[in-house]
Amino acid sequence: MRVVAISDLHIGVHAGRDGFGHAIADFEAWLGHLEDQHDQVVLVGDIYQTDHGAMPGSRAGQLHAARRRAQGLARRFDGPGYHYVHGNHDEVAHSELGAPSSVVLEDHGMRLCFTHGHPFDPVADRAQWLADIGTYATGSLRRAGLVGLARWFEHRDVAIKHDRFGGAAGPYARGAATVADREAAAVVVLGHTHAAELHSTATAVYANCGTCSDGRRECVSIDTARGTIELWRWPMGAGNEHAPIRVAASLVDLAGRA
Ligand SMILES: [Mn+2]
Repeated sequence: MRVVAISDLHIGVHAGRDGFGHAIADFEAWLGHLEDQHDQVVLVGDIYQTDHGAMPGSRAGQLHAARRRAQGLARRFDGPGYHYVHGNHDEVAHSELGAPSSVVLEDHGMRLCFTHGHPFDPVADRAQWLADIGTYATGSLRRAGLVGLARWFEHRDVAIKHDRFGGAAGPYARGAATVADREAAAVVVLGHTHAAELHSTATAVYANCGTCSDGRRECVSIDTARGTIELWRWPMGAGNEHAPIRVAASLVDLAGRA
């Protein structure tokens, strides 16, 4: 079985003001390309931006408005072969669409667990108010049309956090290891950080999808028959037919599995 995971699209209500940064039709064509090469697609959270409205409490409304705006994509996401795990910015998809907080797929004796990973975020854990202010501030900038400035803050935030919290010994890798233990999973795939990475420990592989926001195209591609986990990235502006750059690859020991 071949499985591809993408996360952190941040599709908002207004084209050009949200973090997504793709033309819907182009992104659909790219997804079609991924679908051709995989049997299952897992959406690992923050697919929709439901918390950039002017008023709190309008998240369900924003979810549905974003889905109407990206109708073709939303229909695809609801279709067969897709699994949708919610994140922190689309948590309302749990009550509105029944999106769970994690999903486990199993094939060839290989258990794969997909979950967004925000519970392992040290900032959200210790200072949720700070994370909320950040979301409110960038949401306000985007509503005011200051998209470039919002993007600058967001990129800076991603880079600082990845320096502090990324890596094989960081809180996300440690969090993934606890999920691997709990779910008896050989592979744990997270999103949330917008920083694609791949690390192997003695017992499990931790992969992060990176992001498909801001016009970027990154994914985790898993082949259970071969035991391979790969990070793929398309160069900005490259056509969908362009071969992805294999940023990193890891192998799960097939012999060690039942
Ligand atoms: Mn997130």
